[in-house]
Amino acid sequence: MRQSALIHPIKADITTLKVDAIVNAANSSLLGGGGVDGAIHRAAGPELLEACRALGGCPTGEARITKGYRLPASYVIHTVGPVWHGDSHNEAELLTSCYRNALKLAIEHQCHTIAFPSISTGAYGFPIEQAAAIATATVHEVLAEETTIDEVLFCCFSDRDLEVYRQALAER
Ligand code: AR6
Repeated sequence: MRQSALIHPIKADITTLKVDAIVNAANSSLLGGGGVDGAIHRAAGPELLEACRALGGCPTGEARITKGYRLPASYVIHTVGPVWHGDSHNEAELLTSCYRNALKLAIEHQCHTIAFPSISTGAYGFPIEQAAAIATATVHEVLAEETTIDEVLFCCFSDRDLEVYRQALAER
């Protein structure tokens, strides 16, 4: 990994972060929902829903990009995490693809700073320890190459999640 790239966990509401891109844990309709998706749509305003409607959905593991509209972030990268079925439906590979495809879009749009929520670990039920290991490993792998990214934030919403991400990063 390049020495200059910072990867760290924080506890925050992702909609408040002034970064180049925040990632949304969306569903395949891209038309909003609960959790972090609902919070992002509420904070970005109705223009985000309009932009998402034009995208026509997104398969699990892929990602799409829109502007951030009323958010402090310039872009929202929408990715669709897998629903946890007990590790029997390629959940780990699909979650890896979410992080890879989101970073790819961020790099294509010359982003320097990006914040991820803990994709799939809320309504979609992915065990947080496994998800954090996948998230941190994939980000390290992508940043091992030359990229535009200087800083990656793992934006946690609870003290417990923050501790899990701290641990996952410390184990690397
Ligand atoms: N900032 C940061 N993290 C948040 C925020 C926030 N404002 N709000 C919630 N989280 P979830 P999923 C955390 O359920 O599991 C939606 O309805 C939350 O505590 O948002 O990928 C979509 O439309 C958890 O740690 O996403 C889909 O239908 C993490 O974000 C479905 O839920 C992810 O939880 C996607 O489920």
